[in-house]
Amino acid sequence: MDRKTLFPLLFAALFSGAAAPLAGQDAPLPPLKEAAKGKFLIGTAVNDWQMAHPDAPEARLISRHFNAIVAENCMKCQSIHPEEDRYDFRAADRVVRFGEENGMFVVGHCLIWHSQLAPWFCKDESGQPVSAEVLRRRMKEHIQTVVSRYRGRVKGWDVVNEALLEDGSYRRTPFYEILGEEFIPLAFRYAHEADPEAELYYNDYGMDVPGRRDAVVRLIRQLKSQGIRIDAVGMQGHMDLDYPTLERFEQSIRAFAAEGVKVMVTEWDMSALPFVTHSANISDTAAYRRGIDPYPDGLPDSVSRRWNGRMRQFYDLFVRHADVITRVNVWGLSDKDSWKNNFPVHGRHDYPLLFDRSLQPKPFVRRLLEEAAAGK
Ligand code: 9MR
Repeated sequence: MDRKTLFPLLFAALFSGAAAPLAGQDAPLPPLKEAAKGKFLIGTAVNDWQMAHPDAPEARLISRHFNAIVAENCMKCQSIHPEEDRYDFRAADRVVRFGEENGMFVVGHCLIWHSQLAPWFCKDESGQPVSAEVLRRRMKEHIQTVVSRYRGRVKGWDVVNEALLEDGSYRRTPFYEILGEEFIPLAFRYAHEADPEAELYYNDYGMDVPGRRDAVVRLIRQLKSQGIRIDAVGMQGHMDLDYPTLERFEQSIRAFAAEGVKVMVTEWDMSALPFVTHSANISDTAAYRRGIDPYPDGLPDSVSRRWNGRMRQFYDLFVRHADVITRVNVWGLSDKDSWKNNFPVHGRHDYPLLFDRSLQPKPFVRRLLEEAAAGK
């Protein structure tokens, strides 16, 4: 290339701020949301640090690639409503503002959950369980304060999280012990009153397990028969190299869709480490042993290939069901942020997300972007 051609190109690249490629260089890859366009929203969970540093590479990567976000922790009861007469909206406000500024679909996570529940919520002053009447009042006040603060801005809520067990029974949470099954329809009603436009979701892990799948189907039917709004079921999608099978995951997508709700993959990640437990219940932990943290310095090629291949298979499954799957949401941006590094064993080195510790896209993600660039 002669100077006459090179100089204007260099100028354009330096001063336009755009990633104009020089001749012979690869064109910049399109963002993930471009690859998912026309299929589903592509979202991620964000943490407080990322939202407090909007100019850092992490936040820029989030706004470049994703068109949906959900707060990983700061909208949970314990964070947003730590004492009965005190709310702390600071971190949640930042998430909602960031989402709006970047034209994203903002999801609220989560209104009623037994875990990360503020310690005061279900107890009286002497530490005894409150009455049904008091708990109903507290639930209503909590749900309606949080939902109405973000009315019209948070477009969908995980109203109830992880309330059903694998055998199809209700988890014995304080909500269930005090109110019985009624607590779920109540929570959905309260949320709907506070923002009639917002989408409302039931969210859980291990949704491929037939007992839980059937219980969720019963729940959808029950809510619908009572005229209560439920828009979608959130299948969390915490996976590993062997679990779950594509077949069972797909059966659940079909079963929920058959009930007339949308399906969302809400917390997608895939551990690359040896099996310890498939639970996403944070109390199910195990002790650290070197043997169950085999890749502290990086993933061997063979494991990486398996991981990427399996992620692609699930992505393709989601695409095949794009008529019912409206959002695919990963549970964190890069491997360095993932909860999986500390669960179910503290201090492991896991590789569950779409971007690696240097914020580079994993091979299967890069492939998706290349295909999008090629118009496939
Ligand atoms: O990723 C979250 C982690 O940072 C928290 O310590 C943990 C505490 O409960 O919650 C994690 O997110 C959970 C989500 O809110 C609900 N489904 C299971 C997720 C992983 O535990």
